[in-house]
Amino acid sequence: MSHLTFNAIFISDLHIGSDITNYKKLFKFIEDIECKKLFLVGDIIYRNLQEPSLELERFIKLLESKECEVIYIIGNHEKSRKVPMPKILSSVDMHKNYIYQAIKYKILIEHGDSYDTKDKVLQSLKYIDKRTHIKLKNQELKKVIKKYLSHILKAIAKVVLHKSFSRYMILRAKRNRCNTVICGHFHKSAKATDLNINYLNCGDWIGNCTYIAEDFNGDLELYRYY
Ligand SMILES: [Mn+2]
Repeated sequence: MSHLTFNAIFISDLHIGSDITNYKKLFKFIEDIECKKLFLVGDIIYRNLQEPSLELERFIKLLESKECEVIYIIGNHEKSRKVPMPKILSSVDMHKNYIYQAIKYKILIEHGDSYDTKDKVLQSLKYIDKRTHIKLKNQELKKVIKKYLSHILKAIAKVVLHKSFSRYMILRAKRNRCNTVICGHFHKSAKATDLNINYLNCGDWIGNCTYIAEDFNGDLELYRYY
């Protein structure tokens, strides 16, 4: 029996087809796991992925070798493709979102792109920029300061936005009469409770290599794969 045996496993943001995915860890992880249900929580394939793709073929083969039900939820990378969907996925059922009655929780599973992060980041950066006046004669120095300031502001915006993103997802769970929401999209794994709703974010398989799992007691936990 695998040491990674669970009732259900949730992963998102694999971006298969991009050159930044950690394929080595991802494939090893899929080999290692045993579960009844595997939820693919969106952005599984990279927007520009074209066939034939060895990585996608390998991934699908690995999934087929598992005795688990695979539930595929689409993300913005599945939605905004300029090239056709890979044929290898043509028989896969895709869901916009999914409500999973788990052992202990009623879970809304959605990628999270209905909250448009990029627009919100740009909006808040423009807002901050408008209110940042630097009175300096030295143009070079002004440039350097502006550059660093913008890095700091982006980092702050990310933290603030993640808070509003998680709140947005929590409200979506509430609206759907769920007590838990599992999503991705933000590439930042998280586990929190707010307004009596559990918020869990899968993270990604680029820098984080994280996943969420439901054990046989029905408890949900966030893990990093080493
Ligand atoms: Mn996304």
